[in-house]
Amino acid sequence: MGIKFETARFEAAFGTAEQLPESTTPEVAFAGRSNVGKSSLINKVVRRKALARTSSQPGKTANINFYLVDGIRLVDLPGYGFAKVSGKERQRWADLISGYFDQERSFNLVVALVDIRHDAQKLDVQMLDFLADAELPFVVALTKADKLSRAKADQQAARLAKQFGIPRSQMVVTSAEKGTGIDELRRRIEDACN
Ligand SMILES: Nc1nc2c(ncn2[C@@H]2O[C@H](COP(=O)(O)OP(=O)(O)O)[C@@H](O)[C@H]2O)c(=O)[nH]1
Ligand SMILES: [Mg+2]
Repeated sequence: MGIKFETARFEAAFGTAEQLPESTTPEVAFAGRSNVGKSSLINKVVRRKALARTSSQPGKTANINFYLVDGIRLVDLPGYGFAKVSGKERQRWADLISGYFDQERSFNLVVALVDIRHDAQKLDVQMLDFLADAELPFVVALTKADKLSRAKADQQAARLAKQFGIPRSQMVVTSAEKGTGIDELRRRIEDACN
């Protein structure tokens, strides 16, 4: 029984973790660096052009956005690691992300996005270590695979799995541009929410 992804609709945006409503349905959260391709991937998963706003101005909004999909909440966490913001704004993002995970919620799956073109970066390692330590179920979506050849993408996926210390099977190679890995990601979400 599949999730009807195309029924996705925007539920609400929250500027502080305290504003978040009680967790009443399964939640699938998306986390990753600013500009990693989070909005593009969410749109692709729900087969919509612009449900989540893709931005040419990364890091502008520090909100948690909820989308409702067939009784499941997709949680768009604020992108981290955007360099050109004040320390105060950076702290607000950190508070939002940790505030979300500190709550009593139905964490069915975290999709952690990582750009496939780069070797493991400190902030991504921190995020994945945090998820593993908290024993949260997560899958790593390697984004923008269309920027590499198929062989190079496979090679880089294996390399990143080693660097992150996770099994290759916990990663999905994706491209929002080409549609690569999107069905696989939908399956992982369905499996986590059934
Ligand atoms: N080539 C390529 N570019 C992508 C892909 N996904 C996102 N982008 C581009 O990366 C930039 C940031 O994407 P966005 O979805 O807004 O990232 P976010 O900040 O993580 O939400 C935009 O210019 C997108 O067009 C992808 O799969 N392939
Ligand atoms: Mg975005």
